[in-house]
Amino acid sequence: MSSFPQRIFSGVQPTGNLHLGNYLGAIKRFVALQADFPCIYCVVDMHAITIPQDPKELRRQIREVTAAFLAVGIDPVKNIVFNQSQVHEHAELAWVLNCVARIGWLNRMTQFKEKAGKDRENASVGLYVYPNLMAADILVYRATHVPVGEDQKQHLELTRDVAQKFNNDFAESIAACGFGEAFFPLTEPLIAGPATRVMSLRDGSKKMSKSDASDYSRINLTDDADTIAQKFRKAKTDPEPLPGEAAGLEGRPEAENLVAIYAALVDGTVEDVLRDHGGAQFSAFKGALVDVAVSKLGPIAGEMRRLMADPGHIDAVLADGSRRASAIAHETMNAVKDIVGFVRS
Ligand code: AQP
Repeated sequence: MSSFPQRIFSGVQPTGNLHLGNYLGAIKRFVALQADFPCIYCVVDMHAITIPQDPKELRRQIREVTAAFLAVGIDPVKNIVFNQSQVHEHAELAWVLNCVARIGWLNRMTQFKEKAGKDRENASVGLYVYPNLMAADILVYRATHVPVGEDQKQHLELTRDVAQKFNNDFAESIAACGFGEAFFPLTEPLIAGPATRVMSLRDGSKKMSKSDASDYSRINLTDDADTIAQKFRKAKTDPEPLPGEAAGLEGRPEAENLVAIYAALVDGTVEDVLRDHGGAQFSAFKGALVDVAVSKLGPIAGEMRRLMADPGHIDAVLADGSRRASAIAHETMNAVKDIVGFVRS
């Protein structure tokens, strides 16, 4: 699969307040990758409507996620920054992939089970086929690598299965159309760093999430310094001081979470943090964590506010990115139509 030129793709849903998990697990890492690879970063608004959205709020959130991309330092000229619904090939390829993926594969997706909950019969069909649209998002750019948090690992595995099945099912046609042995790459997830799964501040067994009813469960990227301080001070912990080594965090999910957050914020490791703070009580460690979080997140929140005051600029970034994304997606989709056997005039 090494014959595919390296290309990064990742997406973020405009479904609510972006939080520290989205930042440390994904967006912060987008910035680092842009130095070495061509990157495509997408606001996946079509995924957002798999659950009901208020149209006015959705528009605001699409611009807010774009503002977050820009505020953390993603360069929209060097990279492509756009919103999914402006490039119709995502939906077109998703349909082809709906016909390649098997129902049994989708039935195994844990995110659908969690999000649909007990009322499965009443969930949208879109929520069920969400992983096929995600596969299309990635494969329409024939992306080789996708930086994501741990929670997206299963969807990335499905993307690889769909790509492999497409390559196998259409092997003869792929060769006849001049694409050699495989048309789609087997995309690799990039899940790295100390904070690939940031947990809720209220419950160390639950992922930090936009949809958690309690705002105290997460740090939002737009929170001010006082709110960040208040949320970390109220974060659940245990009565023991911090251990000196990582092994001492075993069975202490809340402590492990706060140490991992600190490590990711300072670009260090869990071991570094425990070397400096091992033996500290949580009251002292939380104070240090607040200082680091405020110094890193404060400027991002300020820049997001500045950018949100000029929606015209954000829309121009999305329009330019969409034009450039469309050019790549159009080429892929034409090839897919030829491979599948559609007539193009
Ligand atoms: N808690 C997390 N820790 C690390 N990474 C995370 N990501 C999400 N939560 C965490 C990563 O952020 C990227 C964007 O996620 P998304 O917005 O597309 O969807 P999501 O995973 O559904 O995010 P939420 O916040 O958990 O939303 P809800 O509450 O709607 O389910 C992805 O790379 C994701 O891995």
